[in-house]
Order: sequence, then structure tokens, then C-alpha cells
Amino acid sequence: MRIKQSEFEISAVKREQYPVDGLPEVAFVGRSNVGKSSIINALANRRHLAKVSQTPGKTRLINFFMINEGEFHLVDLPGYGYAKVSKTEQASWGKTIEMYLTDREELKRVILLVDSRHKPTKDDLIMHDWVKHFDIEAIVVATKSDKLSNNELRKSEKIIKDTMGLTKDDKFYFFSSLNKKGKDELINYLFEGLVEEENEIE
Ligand SMILES: Nc1nc2c(ncn2[C@@H]2O[C@H](COP(=O)(O)OP(=O)(O)OP(=O)(O)O)[C@@H](O)[C@H]2O)c(=O)[nH]1
Ligand SMILES: [Mg+2]
Repeated sequence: MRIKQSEFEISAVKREQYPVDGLPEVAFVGRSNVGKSSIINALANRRHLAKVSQTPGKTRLINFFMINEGEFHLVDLPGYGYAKVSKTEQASWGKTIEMYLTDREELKRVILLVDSRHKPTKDDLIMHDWVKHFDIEAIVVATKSDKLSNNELRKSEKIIKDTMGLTKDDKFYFFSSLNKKGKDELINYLFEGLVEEENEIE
């Protein structure tokens, strides 16, 4: 799998605003500021496809991106757990995320991002359980790995896997949107089996 082309398709809050082309979707979820928009840009090899901001909690919408002229969608969901946002507002995003995750046949896989420097939060665990509960395949990716040494990465892997209860069968990967090491491998891993090979564009 290669990402040869990408473009912003639409921002949505309500279901009526989601794309209706029926393409498979891979959604990125995680705490605010964990690096959802950055990883989408890194994977698509684009600087400004998804908006990256220094101020957490800016993305309140679900952003859909079209990949490879009609192969699939990448979906950037609002981040959760940002303390400086009012409870009412957090609840309203929660609804936006919940509505998408619970009733979207096109959603084939969820990439749950956690910060490689921190123990996964309660919200991360709730999100992980939720995704599994709805029988959607979850892949955990720990972001900002450039900030850790190899030794720290090993420790972090153990903490994340233990906290989230990941087993050998669960998929787990480190990534840095800054140095993009292992990007092609990660793309294969995240989008494996999503598009039938004979349908892939050359
Ligand atoms: N060092 C480093 N910084 C990163 C990495 N990924 C993201 N960042 C930084 O982290 C901040 C947040 O990144 P975003 O991609 O906007 O995070 P987000 O999860 O989309 O945030 P929300 O949209 O607010 O939920 C930005 O300042 C990024 O430059 C990474 O791999 N390494
Ligand atoms: Mg974002």
C-alpha cells in the first residue's frame, strides 16, 4: 500500500454531513494534542493536509480526507480529555465522536494514538474498550517517539501494553511524525487488507 494522493474532503459534525461514497474508513482517535493531525500529514506526506495547532482542543469537527483518488478515507476525529475545555463542550465532542464510532459501517479500523512519554489515561482506556466493544479493529500507535531514547522506548512499550492490557496478538507501533522513521512499514501495517489489491491504483 502506498499513499500517492490525498485531499481534504469534508468537515462534519452530524451524520448527514458524512461522505456518502461508501469508501472504507480508517479513523485516528486520541487525546487532544497527541498528534492525530500530524500523523495524518506524515503518512500522506503532506505538510498542511490536516491542521496541526500548538493550542490543544482546536479540532471540534470530524475531518474526512480522500486517499488515492477514491481508495479510502482517513478520518481525523476531535481529541478528547483536554482539561481547559468546559465540561459542556467536552460532552458535545464526546457525542460527535460517539455518533461516528457507533454507527458507521464504513469504519473498518481505528488507530488509537497514545503519547509514548505518558502512561495511557483513563480516557484512553475507555476509548480502547469502546472500540473493541463495537467490534472495530483497533491498532495502538504511540506518538512522539523522537522524544525518547531506545531504552526509554522499551520501558514505555511495557507500560503502555500493561496498562492497556495488550497481548501479543494486539497490534502496537511507535511513530514520530517528526523523523517519520519506519513510515512505509507503518502505512503497510495500518492499511493492510483495507483495499483489495486488484483495486489499488498504480
Ligand atoms: N516532537 C514531536 N512533536 C509532535 C509529534 N506529533 C505531533 N507533535 C506536536 O504536537 C502538537 C499537537 O499535534 P497535533 O497533530 O495537532 O495533535 P492533535 O492530536 O491533532 O491535537 P487536537 O487536534 O487538538 O486533538 C503540535 O505542536 C505538533 O507539532 C511528533 O511525532 N514528535
Ligand atoms: Mg488535530
